[in-house]
Amino acid sequence: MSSITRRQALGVAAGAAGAVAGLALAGSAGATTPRAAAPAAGPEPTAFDEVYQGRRIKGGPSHGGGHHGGHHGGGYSVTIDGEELHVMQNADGTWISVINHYDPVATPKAVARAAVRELQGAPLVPLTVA
Ligand SMILES: [Cu+2]
Repeated sequence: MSSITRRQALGVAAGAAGAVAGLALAGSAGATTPRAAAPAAGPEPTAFDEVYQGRRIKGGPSHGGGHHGGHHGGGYSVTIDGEELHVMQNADGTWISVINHYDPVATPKAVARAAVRELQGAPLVPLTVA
């Protein structure tokens, strides 16, 4: 298939990088050289907690306790009304979610807001990962 888009390619690359970083973390806590997970993309995204269009959106560093374990998204988790929104950071530092997969935005909060607009009041159904 030659129809893969650049955005899809970036997404795949980001996912792979996250997996590698996860393995590195699990591998050896005492290793000498910690590998940079993502390209130096500036400061950590800040945490947020607000009500947007009647939905409670929250985001912040995840601590590995969720069902995703921070295997991508740079260890950052986003929830809408308490349900996890699967977010991923692209190699260029932009963010997407399962709901806004082809519309990268600058911050996790912008991703959450875009998802709320997209959901139009529908509940967020947890993603089942194979
Ligand atoms: Cu995931």
